[in-house]
Amino acid sequence: MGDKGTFWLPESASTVSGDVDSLFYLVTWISVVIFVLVVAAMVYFMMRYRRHHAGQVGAPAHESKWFEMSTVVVSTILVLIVFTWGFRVYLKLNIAPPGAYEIQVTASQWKWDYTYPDGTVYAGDLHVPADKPVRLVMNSIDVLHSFFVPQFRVKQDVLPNRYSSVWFEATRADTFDVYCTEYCGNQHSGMLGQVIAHPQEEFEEWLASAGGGGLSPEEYGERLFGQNNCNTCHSIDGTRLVGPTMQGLFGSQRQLVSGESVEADENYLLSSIVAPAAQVVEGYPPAMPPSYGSLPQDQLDALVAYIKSVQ
Ligand code: HEC
Ligand SMILES: [Cu+2]
Repeated sequence: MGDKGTFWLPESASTVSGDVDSLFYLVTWISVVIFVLVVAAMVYFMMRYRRHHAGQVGAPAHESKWFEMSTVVVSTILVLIVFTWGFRVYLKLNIAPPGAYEIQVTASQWKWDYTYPDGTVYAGDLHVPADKPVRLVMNSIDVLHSFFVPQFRVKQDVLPNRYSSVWFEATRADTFDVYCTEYCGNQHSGMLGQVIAHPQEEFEEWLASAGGGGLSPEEYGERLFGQNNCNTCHSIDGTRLVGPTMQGLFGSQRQLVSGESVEADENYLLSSIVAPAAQVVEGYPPAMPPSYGSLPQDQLDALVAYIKSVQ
């Protein structure tokens, strides 16, 4: 069906999307043809056999065995074609080619984390090599989520306490959208991301620097602050969002709902990130997700360093 998007489907960019699209168009066109035939026959019969005066009684209908048999046979054949074709595409969609590059996906309210084979944990966007099969092994640490990349035609639920998987091969180096398509709480619609497919070499370079290599702790922390969506709830310029601003936080005195007053030192910042419910700031809801407790220590250190630098 080509690479360009249509009225029905976004442009296709994976090795399976062509098959999915052909199947979709087959079913759509069969439905359109049958719909037109049925409606046309209905309109014709309405005109042709209309009642002309009150009290008119229609002639008894005679069944046509030949016609009835043919509708049964034709629709059975159509259903079998759609089934066999659909089953083949289903197998292709579900069985990853052996040797696919594996990335661990962790969904949480409301972000995606990706763990690479070398241990790098990267939040927000999924970087992959283009023209290479990639298999995602997915898990959620809280509620149901669903991983969907429309341009690849792949979608899979992500569940707590259980792995699900999905695979794709991007047919070109480009950027594609990721959506969470299972309602997962009030920031669900913000649980967006991108798949960034790189040429193989560029991908390797990216992976080498993804762990924050070459960045100062503050710079790495700033990047993580965006990737982990901290900035949807915390401003750095004094604006009040869902949570308090990070501006001037370090070293200030915090009033907690427990009545205590504590100084925002490094330990306070760290515990606010990993166990937000333990010390809730007065005047704010305990709305910070607890999922950041699973961030690797070097990323927590970088976040603390960054928050300290926001003055
Ligand atoms: C869904 C919104 C939300 C997200 C996302 C979020 N937070 Fe929070 N955060 C809050 C709220 C609300 C509070 C205030 C209540 C509390 O203390 O738990 C808070 C409190 C904090 C505090 C203590 C602030 C103070 O004024 O004492 C720090 C530090 C913090 N968050 C850091 C982070 C970091 C770092 C991230 C990303 C890794 C993050 N937050 C993501 C909502 C959020
Ligand atoms: Cu979700």
